[in-house]
Amino acid sequence: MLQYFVASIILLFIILVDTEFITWKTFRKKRKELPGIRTILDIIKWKVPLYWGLPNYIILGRGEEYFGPVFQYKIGNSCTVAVNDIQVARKVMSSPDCRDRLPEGHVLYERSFNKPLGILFGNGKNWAVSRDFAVKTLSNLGFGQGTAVEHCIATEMEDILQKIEAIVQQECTFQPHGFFHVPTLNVLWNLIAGSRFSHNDQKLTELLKYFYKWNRSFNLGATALHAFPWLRHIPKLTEHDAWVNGHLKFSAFFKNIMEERITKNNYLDDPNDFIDYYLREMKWQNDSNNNEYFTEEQFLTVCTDLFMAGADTTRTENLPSLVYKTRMPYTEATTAEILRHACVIPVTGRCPVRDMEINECSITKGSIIGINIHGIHFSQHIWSDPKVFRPERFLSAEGRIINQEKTLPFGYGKRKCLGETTSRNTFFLFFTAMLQRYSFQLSPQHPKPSLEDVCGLSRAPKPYYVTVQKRSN
Ligand SMILES: *[C@@H]1O[C@H](CO)[C@@H](O)[C@H](O)[C@H]1NC(C)=O
Ligand SMILES: CC(=O)N[C@H]1CO[C@H](CO)[C@@H](O)[C@@H]1O
Repeated sequence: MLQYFVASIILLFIILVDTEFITWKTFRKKRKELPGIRTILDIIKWKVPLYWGLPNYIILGRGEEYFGPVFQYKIGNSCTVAVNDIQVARKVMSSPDCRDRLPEGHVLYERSFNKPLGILFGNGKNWAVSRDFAVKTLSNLGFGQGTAVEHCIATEMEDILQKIEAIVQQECTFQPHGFFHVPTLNVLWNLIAGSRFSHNDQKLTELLKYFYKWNRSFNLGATALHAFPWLRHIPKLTEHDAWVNGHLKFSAFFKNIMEERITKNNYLDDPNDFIDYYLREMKWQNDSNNNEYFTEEQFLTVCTDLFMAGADTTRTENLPSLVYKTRMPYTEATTAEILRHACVIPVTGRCPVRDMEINECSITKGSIIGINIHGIHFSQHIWSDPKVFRPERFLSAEGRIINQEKTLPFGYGKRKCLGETTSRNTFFLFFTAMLQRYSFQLSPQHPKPSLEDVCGLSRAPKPYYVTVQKRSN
């Protein structure tokens, strides 16, 4: 508590000084500007220093109340444009000028050797080459629609059903928290490394632990560090050390795999999985003496990205076959409603590579455009009753799926989640298989789950209890 209080005071002080001496001048120079912080009064109204530690989407949402759905604020070195509007979000996300993720020199690039590498946060040609390679290779391996991936999902599903069955035989009440991490990661991990993790794999447990610590840095911590790099010297404040450590662990883990594969030397003649294909490409590029994009650093970052995407983004999915998916509109509508309420990535970033305009106002190159997906999903203008859980909002009178284009659970445009199809399929299969056999209720002996979440890069529910029973028919 005290730590937040001190942080808030420091931040308030810095913002005041900074806004007066730097921002004030820059804002004045230009002709048409987005609404945003202009005077001390705006900062006081928005109360931003009090939000230290709160998820970004809440901060951006509160800003909307004062400045409207699209606004801009400048703190220290960083200029952020907040977007809480679906049309503007789609425009930004599909604009070729906004392909980049974060400006150069952003503190988050410490995770990728201070370069904009990888798929999640990569920029420019580095990102385009890595993403194309990953999409092509993973889809050749069966990711997306392939039966290979359906088979992996079924294997993991059986594991989950066995675990649930064991619970039903005993106390019937359990904490679903973490229940789906390993199975969903395994669906992807099979294609990446050709193996699956067991539920109590030591190495995995350790990596996940680091990964979860890392999550927080995506809130004001990362924003503040980018704005005021010297804050990193107060480690407890920003948890800078935790995620630098996390990054080192991940790099070491994948470097180890890389060395094993190179020693084994199967990857050239008999590539089996994503890692093999990557190393083969790296070798070819090495041999051409012009290896710009398939470097070791790029490899380590891409692998870390895929691991994180697999570990985090799907938390919940004859097991029912995918064939039935389009014939079950109510289930699809329910999925859409779940993804609207509980979108996993609440805020996503884009970075303009040249000056551009939003709402006829100029945005400078290198700004961070924060798209508040959660805010859009809960917008009063789009959904008249956003807080109500109502799958019917996604169904027409004839039972067709509608309104899905008003949500962005997997992003939009060239940078949208490359695992969207697999995530949706995994979700559908896990969800239907569980509900076919079991019914789930809130545990009467435990407090109601909190609607507050644990949020960083992604959102997760706080731990809660559920009672499970076998269905009779
Ligand atoms: C490619 O070259 C780099 C730098 O010389 C080296 O570290 C790496 O192991 C090589 N990779 C392969 C697969 O040959
Ligand atoms: C999902 C997850 O692991 N969240 C963690 C994010 O960071 C906070 C604070 O460090 C942890 O308490 C959460 O468990």
